[in-house]
Amino acid sequence: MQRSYFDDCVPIAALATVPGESALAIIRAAGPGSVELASSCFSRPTVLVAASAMSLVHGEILDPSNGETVDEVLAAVFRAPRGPVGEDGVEFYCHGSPAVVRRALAVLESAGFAPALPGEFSFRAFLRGKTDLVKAEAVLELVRAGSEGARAQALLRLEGGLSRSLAGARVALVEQLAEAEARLDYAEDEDSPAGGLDPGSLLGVRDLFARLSASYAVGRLYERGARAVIAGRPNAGKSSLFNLLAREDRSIVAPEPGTTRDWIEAGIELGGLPIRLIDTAGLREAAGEVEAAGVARSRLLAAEAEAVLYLVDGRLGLAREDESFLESRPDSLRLWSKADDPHCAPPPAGFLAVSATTGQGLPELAAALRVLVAPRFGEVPGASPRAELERGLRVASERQKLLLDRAVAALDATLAGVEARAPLDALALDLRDAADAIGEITGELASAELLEAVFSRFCLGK
Ligand SMILES: Nc1nc2c(ncn2[C@@H]2O[C@H](COP(=O)(O)OP(=O)(O)OP(=O)(O)O)[C@@H](O)[C@H]2O)c(=O)[nH]1
Ligand SMILES: [Mg+2]
Repeated sequence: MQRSYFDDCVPIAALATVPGESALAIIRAAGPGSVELASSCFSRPTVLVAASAMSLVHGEILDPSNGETVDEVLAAVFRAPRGPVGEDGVEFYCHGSPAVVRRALAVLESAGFAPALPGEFSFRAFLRGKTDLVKAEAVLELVRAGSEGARAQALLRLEGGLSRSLAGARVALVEQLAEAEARLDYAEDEDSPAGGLDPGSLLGVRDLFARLSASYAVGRLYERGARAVIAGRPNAGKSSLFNLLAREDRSIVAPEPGTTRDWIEAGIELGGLPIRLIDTAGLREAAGEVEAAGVARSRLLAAEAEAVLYLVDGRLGLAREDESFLESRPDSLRLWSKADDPHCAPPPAGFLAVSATTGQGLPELAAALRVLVAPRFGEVPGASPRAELERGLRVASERQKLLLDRAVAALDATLAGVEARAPLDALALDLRDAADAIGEITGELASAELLEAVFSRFCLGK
């Protein structure tokens, strides 16, 4: 039967590093009595048991069934309530061999350690008050960060800015709620329906929650990357430019128009911002059914993209189709391709001359694309230091966003109620709902199912 995350008296162990051949493998073990248990399969049991918190002990993992040495290791000892999990624990730094790891885990299991569930160490750290749910989700985000910006964002959340801001706002709500409930109990202030509520401060909290909720879109963009679609008429040089920007020969390049039929994607990074570069089929009144489907996709992709790089063949010049596309998508980056070709005309105003053959214009194109997408990532030119700081206060999970939206709706209802002189008990109910939603974000009020759902997304050994 599957163990539950709430069986927190059981000592657990798991590999914390990537399985496979590597320089080192780290096996984590934690839980009540785990140092003593680990010592039963360690060459220097008394030294391990006597080791002080956060110290390292050199020795060997032994198989107690036959006394055989499994590996020579370093063991780091942790003591409750300190250490990463907040429980007694040992981390073994072994040689990174799959055979060593398999055998060492088997030995620990026979000694009494249960195989840890995904994210179980983090879950226990949460139970022991070492972290809250927002920070735990930030750890997951940090592990998965694919770009420099995503890494920095996750680290800021891990540092606790968002948690502190939410906890502070929740305290403010709870204080007003306590005041309102006290008045209800003593049936005072019958003629003052706001019941001591301070609409100004409630509005401030409501606006903070609304801003945080809106920041979710930015967080998502860091996760999935801003889509930059390369569009243009057939043969304009889209796939050549795509391959150059992606630094990979991914998309087929050929002299005949209509080469690219479906879209092709590659992830790149521009100054810390993750970009999904998308090559598309050339736009024209297509001859065949397949090409027509490709053209329809190109139009859809361009419409949904955060940025469009629109390429015009510099040898052929602007056509009616180019102008009509650019009218429909005026924020496109206008590129004049094949600038190296002697038959290429000079670029019209507003166009950047580029060449996939010589790389001309590529640095300028990269810079312009970064400037174009930066506001989508919340980078506001000339932002005040305060706005810079608030960038750390970004919401990264849909769960957090939905709860913030619930809190905003509940505070809107409270404020409308104050305005309409609604009875104090109705106002208190809405206010309680807002405070509870925030409690669920940080985990103070999270249900068992929710906690399991969050932590089971973590990797094994985390
Ligand atoms: N001289 C020169 N030729 C280029 C350049 N870029 C592309 N070409 C040529 O233009 C032709 C079409 O290039 P592609 O990159 O396949 O163009 P495309 O826009 O992807 O074409 P479709 O997929 O058919 O829409 C090929 O013969 C390329 O070698 C460039 O910068 N300079
Ligand atoms: Mg192509």
